[in-house]
Amino acid sequence: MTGFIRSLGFVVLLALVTACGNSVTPLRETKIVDGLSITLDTPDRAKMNTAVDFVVLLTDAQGNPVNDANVYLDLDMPEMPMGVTRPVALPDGPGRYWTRTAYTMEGWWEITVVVERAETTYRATFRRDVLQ
Ligand SMILES: [Cu+2]
Repeated sequence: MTGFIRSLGFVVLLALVTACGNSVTPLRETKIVDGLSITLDTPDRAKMNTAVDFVVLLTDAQGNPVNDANVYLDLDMPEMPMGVTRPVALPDGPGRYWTRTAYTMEGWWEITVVVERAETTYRATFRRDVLQ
């Protein structure tokens, strides 16, 4: 009987571990900054020290894709001074920019998408929770 209960406990534990392993949540959010639509498509609840894809989608006020921008991300933790990670996002299709990087810590991160276009710099900040 004890053996049975022990193995039952093991199965429950295994289920919990599996649930945690699948907890990455795709998340796409859009912010409008001075007529420029900035969408960040990157998962919530990604794991630290694991490669994560960041896709930025840009459209102008008329809904046309914006292809002529320089785009980089500013990754920071609001709750502590950590130094800043600044991956450059490369053009990856109409109005689409892509980069891949890893979070170095668990917890809440702020991802500021910085868009330089002509003489103007646009910034949109998004939050993502990162798991250990
Ligand atoms: Cu930190």
